[in-house]
Amino acid sequence: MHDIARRDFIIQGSAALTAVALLQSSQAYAFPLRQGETVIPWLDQPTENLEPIGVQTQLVWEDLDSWITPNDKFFSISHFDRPIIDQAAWKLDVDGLVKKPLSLTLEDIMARPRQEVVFTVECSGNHGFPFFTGGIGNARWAGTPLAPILEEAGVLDEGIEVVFWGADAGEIEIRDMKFTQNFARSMSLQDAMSPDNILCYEMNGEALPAANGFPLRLIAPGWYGIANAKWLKRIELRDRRFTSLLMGRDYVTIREEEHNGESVWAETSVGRARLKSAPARVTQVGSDYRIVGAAWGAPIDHVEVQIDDGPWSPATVDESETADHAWKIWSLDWPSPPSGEHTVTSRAFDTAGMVQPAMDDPIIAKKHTYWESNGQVTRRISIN
Ligand SMILES: Nc1nc2c(c(=O)[nH]1)N[C@H]1C(S)=C(S)[C@@H](COP(=O)(O)O)O[C@H]1N2
Ligand SMILES: [Mo]
Repeated sequence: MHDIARRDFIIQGSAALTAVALLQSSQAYAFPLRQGETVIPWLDQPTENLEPIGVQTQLVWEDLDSWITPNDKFFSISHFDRPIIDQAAWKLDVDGLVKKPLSLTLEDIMARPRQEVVFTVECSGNHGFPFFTGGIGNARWAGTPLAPILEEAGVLDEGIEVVFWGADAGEIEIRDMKFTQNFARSMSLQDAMSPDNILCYEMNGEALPAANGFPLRLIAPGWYGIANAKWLKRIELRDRRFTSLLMGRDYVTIREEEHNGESVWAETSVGRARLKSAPARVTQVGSDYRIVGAAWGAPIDHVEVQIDDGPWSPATVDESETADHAWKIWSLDWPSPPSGEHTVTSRAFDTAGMVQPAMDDPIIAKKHTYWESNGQVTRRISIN
C-alpha cells in the first residue's frame, strides 16, 4: 500500500510532491530519515569479492533506509550450485517415517492456508570475518504453515528428526572419501512443528527469487540463516539425529567453556539466532549528526551506543513497525561531534535482561570458529 502511494506521487512528477512522498513513506516505514541528510561512509569497509565463495549481494549498511530490505538488495548465500528450477517439473516430497507420503506441486502448496511473517535472516557467519558483515536482511515472507503438512503425512512414532533437502548439491570430502551430497539441514520434530515455520514461496510480495530459493524454501523464524533451507525438494522423517556437512561438520561452533575449573571444548551445531545489534549508518544535516542501527536475534528491549571510550547512551528504539522476529531500528542523535576519527559501538538488551556480549566476553573471546559472531560491533568513522 505504501509503495503504491509513493509510486502515485512519483508519477505526478513534481519535485515538491516527491519530497512529501518521501517524508510520508519514511513515516510509513517508521525509519529515522531526515530531509536533506547525507550519509557518511564508515572508514572500515569490507572490500573482498565473495562471489567465488557463494555470497551474492551483501547488505550495504550505509544504504539501510527502510525496515524491509528490498529483494534486489537482499543478500544470498549458496554452498553448492545455484539451481534454476523448472516449476512445472518440480514437486515437494514428504516421506520417510510417515504414514502417508505426500508429493505436492507448487499449486497444491499455494492453495493451502497462507501465512506471512516478517523475519530478519542473518547468516551465522556474519561479522565472523572483517570482510563479511552484510549477511543479513529483513523481508516479509509468505507461504503455508509446515506443521499441518507434517500432520497430514502422519509422522510415525519413530520419526523424531525432520530433514530438509535442497535441490543443490556439491562434492564433499571426508578423510579419503569424496562424494556428492545435497544441501540438507535438519530439526527435531518438536522444533519443526513450531507454528512459526512456513514453507515459503513469496518474498516481499513477489515470487521467491531464484537466489533465495525458488520455488520453495523453509522459513524458520528465530533461527540463523542456515536453517532456512532453500530450493526445497524433499522433507524426510528419520529415526535419529542427522549430521550432514552443514549440521555436524561445517556450521559447528567450537567454544571453550569453564566447568569446575577446567576448560572444556564444546561443539554445537548452529541453531537459533542470538541477540545482536550493529550501527548501520551515520547521517549529517549541517552540524546535526545521527547514528542509526538495527537490533535483532531476540526480543529487543533497548539498545545502547558508545562513542569512543565514552559512556553508554540509550538509543531511541523505533517501535512503530515491529514484528516478533524482525530487527528493530534504533537511532541516537550525535550533536556537533568533534572533528577527527571516532568509533561507534552498539549493544542490544533483550526483554529477559541479557546483553549482547562484548568482544572480550569469554563467550566470544573463547569461541574458536567464526559462526554465531554476535559480539558487539564497532565501526570507525571520520568527522570533518
Ligand atoms: N538449499 C540451500 N539452502 C540454503 C543455503 C544453501 O546453500 N542451499 N544457504 C543457507 C545459508 S548459509 C543462509 S545464510 C541462508 C541465506 O538465505 P538467502 O540466500 O535467502 O539470503 O540460506 C540458507 N539456505
Ligand atoms: Mo549462512
